[in-house]
Amino acid sequence: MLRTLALGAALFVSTPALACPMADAAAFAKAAEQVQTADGTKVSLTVAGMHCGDCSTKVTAALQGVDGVIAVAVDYQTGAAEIAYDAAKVDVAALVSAVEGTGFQATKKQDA
Ligand SMILES: [Cu+2]
Repeated sequence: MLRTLALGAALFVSTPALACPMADAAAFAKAAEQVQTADGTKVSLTVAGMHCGDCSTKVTAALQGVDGVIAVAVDYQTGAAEIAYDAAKVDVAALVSAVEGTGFQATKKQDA
């Protein structure tokens, strides 16, 4: 009985992230704007394999945990990760390995 309740609660908690892509896109647009207006060097990464808001939250948290990272925006739908960082403290390779530490593959997006 308790076990069933716990499982039900876990499903209830994890569902909104999967069911709400619109809110996620809006959050990304807002975060991407903060990256654009932030000081520092900007880089765009492509992150492969993200499929829901939990994935982008995980990648965002990993990048924000890197010393020298100023602002982060991650969109699981397009795989885009926009980052503003202090080039004196951190480089792109360190950002890529921070993402890969979460289990996703990251590559630097080629400049258009
Ligand atoms: Cu996910």
